[in-house]
Amino acid sequence: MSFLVVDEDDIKKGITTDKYFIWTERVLKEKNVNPRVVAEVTTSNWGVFAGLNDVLELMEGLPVDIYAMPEGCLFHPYEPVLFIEGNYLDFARYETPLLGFLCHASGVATEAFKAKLAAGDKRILSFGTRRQHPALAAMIERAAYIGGVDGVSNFSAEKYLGINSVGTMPHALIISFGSQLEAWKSFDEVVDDEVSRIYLVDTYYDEKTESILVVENLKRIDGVRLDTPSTRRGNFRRIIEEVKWELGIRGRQDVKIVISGGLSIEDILNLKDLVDVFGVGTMIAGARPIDFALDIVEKEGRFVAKRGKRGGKKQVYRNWDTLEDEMRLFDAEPPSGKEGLLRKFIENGKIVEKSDMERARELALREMEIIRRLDKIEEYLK
Ligand code: PCP
Repeated sequence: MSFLVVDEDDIKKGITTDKYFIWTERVLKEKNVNPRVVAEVTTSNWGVFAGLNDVLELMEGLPVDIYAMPEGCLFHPYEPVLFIEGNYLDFARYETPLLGFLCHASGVATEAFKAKLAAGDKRILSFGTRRQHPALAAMIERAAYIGGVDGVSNFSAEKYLGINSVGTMPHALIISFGSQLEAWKSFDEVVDDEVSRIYLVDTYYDEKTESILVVENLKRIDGVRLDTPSTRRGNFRRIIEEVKWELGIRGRQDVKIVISGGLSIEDILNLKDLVDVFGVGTMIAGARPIDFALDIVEKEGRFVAKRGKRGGKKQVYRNWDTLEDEMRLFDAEPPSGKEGLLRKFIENGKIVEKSDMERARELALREMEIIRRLDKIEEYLK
């Protein structure tokens, strides 16, 4: 039994490359052309850098040096997030998988970052791995976690990432019992003590009615989840206000409000005064990839960038108080009061620094705090 998933050995051999790199290799070999180059990865967007862990595994063993920003690092338009130094033929075909690892993971991390930036101190849970190929579930949850979500729902995160997975209950549980009450009580009886008792309250009756049923029949209540379908959503805010009112007049203003289903940044901004936890699916797990490109910017020490790109091996220097960046040629005099962001991760094919998920998340959350302190939230939510 095997799924249609490219196996790791083939990815490592560069089989998942674009065909034109196969021709390129053949032509350059045939004509004995193999220049020493510097190739850098850039995009015209901003985002949170992720996916370097897999790039290091991919490139390990190739006779190249690789410098990169650490994962979790904010990058701004046209800044190199990574560059490779080596003979072009030694890494030509790896452009496709290298970009694939970075584009996908950075896209997810960036959307997670925006969701958490919008939510402030309210919780964001990554609920959307069902929208993606299951072989990528752990990668997606890792990227979302680096971007700053407070929890992830995919169970594989426990085996592959060593972090807990969280969730509430599906409509299928309630439908299987045929009774909201029976399903809620059975859930409360059976699941581990440390699991939050968050009851789904939108299966058959409206959210207010089912929430009242919960508070009148369950003892341990941590929250209610409204996954209201778009056909019934109408004024979602008013529905949530009604639920909170009914909980409050029954002395249960402590019960958390959890919402999910097609959530956007606007929903988070508009509802975070009422909602405690946002279960965000497609927006994060189905995030558009960051459109990184890999371009040769130096050949045999000469500046050779194509139109639209800037020549030369570069460093990005950051003022950590203002998040202002400055780009300079790598070997130029560094500016004072700023720290260089790109550092060596591979030296002549040997990984000299691993890329750690928790450190990446800490960096992203540190940058999020600075954005808040600088009152630049709007700018980063565009
Ligand atoms: C979905 C399920 C996922 C959410 C919504 C995916 O609800 O709860 O966690 O979020 P998205 O819409 O932003 O991608 P249902 O499809 O109703 O699934 P369930 O009955 O299991 O809650």
